[in-house]
Amino acid sequence: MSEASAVPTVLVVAVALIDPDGRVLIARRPEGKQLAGMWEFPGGKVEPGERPEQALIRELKEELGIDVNEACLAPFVFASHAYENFHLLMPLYLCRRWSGVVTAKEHDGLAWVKPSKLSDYPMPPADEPLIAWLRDLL
Ligand code: 9L3
Ligand code: MG
Repeated sequence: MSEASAVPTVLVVAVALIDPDGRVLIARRPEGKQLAGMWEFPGGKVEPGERPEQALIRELKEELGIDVNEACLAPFVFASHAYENFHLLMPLYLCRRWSGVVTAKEHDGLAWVKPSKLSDYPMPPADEPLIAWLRDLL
């Protein structure tokens, strides 16, 4: 096995929820979690046997208390970041329709932010390159 493949690849799914004003939801990771204090696109790990979309629907319910229809999840771009002990691969989905009220169940802050202002918020290294894609899109 080569050095490059010696670390595991972890698949995490994330979403840019977009409101009618074109603002995007970011959420702050709480104390006690890895990357605490960083603002991220919500999401989490894909569990064994899940499709990425199923994982994202589950995470959105757990983290934000909202229900999303799979047909409303559009894959947009992949993030890729090499941490010291794992390689994070993270597709970012776009979603403009959900039901329920967005509530921070696992984060300690939520913000709806214009793409042009996203760079004001400290984000995990995997998420940061996604800002430019969203700026170009929205
Ligand atoms: N992560 C990075 N950016 C994100 C998300 C949702 C997750 N937008 C990273 C943080 C952790 C790993 O992926 O290293 C797993 O995330 P979680 O299960 O701790 O949310
Ligand atoms: Mg998460």
